[in-house]
Amino acid sequence: MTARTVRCVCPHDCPDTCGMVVTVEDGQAVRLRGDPDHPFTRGFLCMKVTRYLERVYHPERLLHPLHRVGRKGEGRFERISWDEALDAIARRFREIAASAYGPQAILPYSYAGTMGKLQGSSLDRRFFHRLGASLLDRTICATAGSVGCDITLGTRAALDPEAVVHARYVINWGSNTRVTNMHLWAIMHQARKRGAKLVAIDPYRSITARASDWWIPIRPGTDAALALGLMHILWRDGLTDEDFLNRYCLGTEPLRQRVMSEYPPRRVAQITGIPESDIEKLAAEYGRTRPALIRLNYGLQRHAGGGMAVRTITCLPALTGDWRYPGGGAFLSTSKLYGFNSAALERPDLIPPGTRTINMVQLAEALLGELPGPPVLALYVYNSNPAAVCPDQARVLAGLRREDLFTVVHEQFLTDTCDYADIVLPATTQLEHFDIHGSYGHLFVQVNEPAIAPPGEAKSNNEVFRLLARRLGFEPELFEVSDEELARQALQPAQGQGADGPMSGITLERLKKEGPIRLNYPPDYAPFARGNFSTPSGKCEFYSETAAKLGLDPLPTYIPPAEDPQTRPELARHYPLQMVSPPHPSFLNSTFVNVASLRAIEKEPSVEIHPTDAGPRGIASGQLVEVFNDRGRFRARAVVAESVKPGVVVSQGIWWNKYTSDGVNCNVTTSTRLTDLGGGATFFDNLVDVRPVE
Ligand SMILES: Nc1nc2c(c(=O)[nH]1)N[C@H]1C(S)=C(S)[C@@H](COP(=O)(O)OP(=O)(O)OC[C@H]3O[C@@H](n4cnc5c(=O)[nH]c(N)nc54)[C@H](O)[C@@H]3O)O[C@H]1N2
Ligand SMILES: Nc1nc2c(c(=O)[nH]1)N[C@H]1C(S)=C(S)[C@@H](COP(=O)(O)OP(=O)(O)OC[C@H]3O[C@@H](n4cnc5c(=O)[nH]c(N)nc54)[C@H](O)[C@@H]3O)O[C@H]1N2
Ligand SMILES: [Mo]
Repeated sequence: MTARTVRCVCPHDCPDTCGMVVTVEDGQAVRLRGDPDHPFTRGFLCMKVTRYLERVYHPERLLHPLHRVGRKGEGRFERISWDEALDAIARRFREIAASAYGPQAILPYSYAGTMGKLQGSSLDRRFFHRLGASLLDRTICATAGSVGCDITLGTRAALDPEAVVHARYVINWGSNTRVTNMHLWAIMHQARKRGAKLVAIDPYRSITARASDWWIPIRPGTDAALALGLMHILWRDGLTDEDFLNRYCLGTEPLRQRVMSEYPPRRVAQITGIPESDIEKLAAEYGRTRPALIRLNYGLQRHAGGGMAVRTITCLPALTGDWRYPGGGAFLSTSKLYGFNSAALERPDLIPPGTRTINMVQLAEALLGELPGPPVLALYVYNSNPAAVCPDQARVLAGLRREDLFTVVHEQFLTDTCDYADIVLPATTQLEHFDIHGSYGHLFVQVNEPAIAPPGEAKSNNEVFRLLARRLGFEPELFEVSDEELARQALQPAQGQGADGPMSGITLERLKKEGPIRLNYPPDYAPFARGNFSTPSGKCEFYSETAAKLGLDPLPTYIPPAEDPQTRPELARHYPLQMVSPPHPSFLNSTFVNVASLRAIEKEPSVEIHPTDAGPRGIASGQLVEVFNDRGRFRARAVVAESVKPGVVVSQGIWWNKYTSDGVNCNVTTSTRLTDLGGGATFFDNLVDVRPVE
C-alpha cells in the first residue's frame, strides 16, 4: 500500500481559506484534516469541511455529461458523450453569435463555488470575453460594503487579522464570526483571554451573539444610524482622538455638526430599537477602550442602505484613533492586500467595446426580458446554484423554464439549477484539480495540488473552456495554456506593482515546496497608523467627493431599509415582520445541503419568531407555518423563542428546493432590489408575514 499526503486548499466561499492535508492511499483520499503548519488554519477545519470527503465520494456525484429528456424543472436526463455535449454547446453558441442578437444574447453565470484563482476566474472570463458574451456583474455578496468601505478608506486593505489578538474591545457587527470566520473567532477568543470584551450587534441571537459577552439586538438595516449615534456621544463626551482627526481626516467639522444636530441618542434609539441606555453604554465602552476592533461583515450590507452603512461604520475608528494600533480599526476583507495579476488571467482587453453588463442579482429580470439589450437566449452556469440562491425565486424559475432558453450547467451534483438545464456537465472537486488561492480573511497565498483522479468523466472548469475554445476556433495561445502556466501568470506582478509589492518573491515553485506563504507585510501590519489612506485626499474621508459623484450624500448618513415598518407603514400593514435569512451553520450557502449527515443536523426549513409576534398569530413552537409576501410563500417549522428581536423573523437557508416539502426556499420572498452602492443584493431587506398552515 502506498500512502502519501497532498497539500490542498479549502475552495469554499469563506474568509478562512484553510489549508487541508489529504492522505491518499492507492489513489483514494482516505483522510482530510486542517493543515497544522498553516498559521491561520492551525490544524482545524469547520464541521462542513471535515466532511469534505463525503462530498467528494458522494454516490450522487455527476460522472457523465447529460442532456434533458423531461420538461424543464423535472430533472430527467440521459447520458451523452463529452463530444456530443460540447458539439451541442458550440453549435448553439455559434448560432446565437451569428444571429441578429449577436453574442450578447449569451450570459455566463458564476459565483464562488470555488474561490480558486484558476477554476474561479481565469479561462472562463477569457472565453466569454473572447466570445463577446454579456458581462456578468458579480454583486450577489460583497459589492455594497466594498464600495462603501472604499469611499471612506480608499481601500479594503485595512488590517492584519492575526493582529486582532491585540484588541481589547471587539464588536462583531452584522457578523456571525464564530460560524462564518471561525479562525478569526479563535483569535478573538485569545484576545478575550487577555481581557477583551466581545460584543455582537445583530437582530438575531446568532451562535456568535450567544458566545459573546453582550448581545445588542438591532432593528435590521439601521446600523448606520447606530454608528452616527455613537459618533454623537464620542464627540459629546470628549472621547475622540483629536490629534488623529486633525492630521488624518477630511470633513471632521461637517460630520461633527451633522451627528450633533441630527443623531442624538434618543432619535437613534427610536430608529434602531436599541434602548438609549445601551447606546450610551456601548459608546462609553468603545470610546474608552483601545485598541478596539469592529469586524463588520455581510449581514448589515444586505439592505437598501447597506453601502452607506459600511461607509459610515468604517469612519468610527478614525474618531477613536484605533487605526494607530495593530488589531484596532474596522475589518471587512483582506482581498485587496493581495496583488494577483487578474488582468493577465481574465484578459479584459478582449471584451468588445460597448458590451452590456447584467447584474447577477437581477437574473429574474434578465431571463424574463426586462432588461435593455438583446434577450438572453443561452445561459452557462458554473460555480453557482442560482435556482436556490437568487432573490425573487419564483421569477427566476419562470425564466429558467423558458423553452427558448438554452441552459448549460457545469456542476458536481444535480442541483436545483441543473433541473432546468438542457445540458449538464460533470465538474471536478478541489481534490481533483490544480489551483492557487488568496483569501479574504488572512494574508497567505497557497497552492492546491490535485490529490486524486477525477471520478467518471468529470472535468475542471478550465478544461471545459479549453475544449469549447478549440471547437469555436479561438486562438490557441489564449486557451491552450496549462493551469500551472496560468498560475505563473497570476503571480507575475500586476501593473503598477514594483519589485517590493505584496506578492514579490512568491513563486509557484516556492508555494509547492514551502506550503502557505504570507504576503510581504510586516507582522502586526497597521497600514493607517500614520494616516496614508488610499482615498483621493490621502485622508480618511468623512466628506467624500467620490460619494457625491455616485449621487449620494457626501457625508455619512442613514438610509432606511426599502421595506421598513417605520418608513413603509402601508406595506407593513400587510407584512409587518422583517425577515433575515442567513445560511445555516452546517451549509455553505446552498453547498453541502445534499450531504446527508449535515442535512440531518438542520433537518428542515425553520423560522424563528418572538413570542410577542407568535402569540397573536396563534403560532406555537413546532407548528408548520407559511412565510409569505407579495413575491411568494414558503413553508417552515416555527421556533418560538427570544432568539430574535420582536418584529424580526429569521429563517436560515439556503435549502435546496428539492429538499423542502413545498419545493421552494426562503428566496421566493426576497427581492431583486439593489443596494445604494455597488449594485448589491438586499436579501435581508424583506417584509413578510407568518401564519399557521391549516
Ligand atoms: N458556515 C458557513 N460559513 C459561511 C457561509 C455559509 O453559508 N455557512 N457563507 C460564506 C459567505 S458566502 C459569506 S458572504 C459570509 C457571510 O458572513 P456573515 O456576514 O458573518 O454571515 P451572515 O450569516 O450572512 O450574516 C451575519 C449576521 O448578520 C445579521 N444581520 C442581518 N441583518 C442585519 C442588520 O441589518 N444589521 C446587523 N447588525 N446584523 C444583521 C444576521 O442575523 C447574521 O447573524 O460567510 C461565509 N462563511
Ligand atoms: N436568502 C439568502 N440568499 C442568499 C444568501 C443569504 O444569506 N440569504 N447569501 C448570498 C451569498 S452571500 C452568496 S455568496 C450567494 C452564493 O451563491 P452561490 O455562489 O451560488 O453558492 P453555492 O450555493 O455555494 O453554490 C455553488 C455551487 O458551485 C458548485 N461548484 C463548486 N466547485 C465547483 C467547480 O469547481 N466547478 C463547477 N462548475 N461548480 C462548482 C457547487 O457544487 C455549488 O452547487 O448566495 C446568496 N444568496
Ligand atoms: Mo457571500
